[in-house]
Amino acid sequence: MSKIIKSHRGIYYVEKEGQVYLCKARGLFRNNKIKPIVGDEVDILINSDGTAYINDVHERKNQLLRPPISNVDQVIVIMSLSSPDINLYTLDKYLLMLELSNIETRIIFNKIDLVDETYSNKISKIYEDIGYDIYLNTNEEDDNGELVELFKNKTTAVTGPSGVGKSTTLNKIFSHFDFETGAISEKSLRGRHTTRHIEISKINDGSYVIDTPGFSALSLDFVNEINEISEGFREFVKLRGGCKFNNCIHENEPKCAVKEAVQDKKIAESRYKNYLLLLEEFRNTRGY
Ligand SMILES: Nc1nc2c(ncn2[C@@H]2O[C@H](COP(=O)(O)OP(=O)(O)OP(=O)(O)O)[C@@H](O)[C@H]2O)c(=O)[nH]1
Ligand SMILES: [Mg+2]
Ligand SMILES: [Zn+2]
Repeated sequence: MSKIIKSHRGIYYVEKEGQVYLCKARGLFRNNKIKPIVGDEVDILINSDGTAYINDVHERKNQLLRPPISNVDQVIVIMSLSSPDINLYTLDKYLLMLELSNIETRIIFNKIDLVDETYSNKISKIYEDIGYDIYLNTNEEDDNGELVELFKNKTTAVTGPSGVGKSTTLNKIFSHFDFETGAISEKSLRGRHTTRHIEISKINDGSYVIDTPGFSALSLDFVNEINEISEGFREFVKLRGGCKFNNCIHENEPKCAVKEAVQDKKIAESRYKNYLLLLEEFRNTRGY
């Protein structure tokens, strides 16, 4: 079996029987709009001069658009509570993408050393109540050993905005890793995209982790139809049967179970507000 473990500047690093080959993709893929991505299982052709080509991409178990990776068992989204401040719209949009890709998701709220406990508990409760597996973390303390368990026997992609501490957290949990990390710039309080490529690293047999570059803006291009947006909100999906109309998008319809739950404070205000903003963004970018 051969697998793409890294991609950088058009070169794919393919591991085959313990060896890493630097490969190019054959034109064929570009024409067919199949672009090999990290995580893909592939067939490669090794020439006598040592150059190598990817000549087939096997069917993917799953696939993420941002970052472009395939065949992962779970995604751990890291968001920092401060520096950069958490943006719940970005988080809800990203969670929507993960829900639609059907990939197991956990969330780490990082840099809790920079905020007070009431704040971190308030934010984490919103997502815990919906059913996400939530962890609060700081890399400023002695150890965060409990996080090791999350990665056991899985291929895990670690994603999130730039500067939230993805690489730092991985280095802290796994002392044999040395991913590059960078201070966020003072001026914009944003990350500077320290991690520049996607790479699968082996933790031990059966456990792999993928550090990824942070994202800043996310488009909604992964949504095809407006009705899909509510499917990305787990707490709405549970209530759907209670709406009068079965194609209810929980906006202006009468007898909407979701809107009632928002009024009864059973759905977090921020979640519903972000949902409405997503509908708006979708309409604005799709022209209807
Ligand atoms: N106070 C505090 N700072 C942290 C913590 N974790 C990471 N940092 C700092 O945050 C900055 C960014 O960390 P990185 O690990 O490079 O962030 P990243 O998410 O990998 O960023 P990209 O690779 O650009 O996507 C560094 O200066 C870290 O030292 C934390 O728990 N608390
Ligand atoms: Mg990084
Ligand atoms: Zn409804």
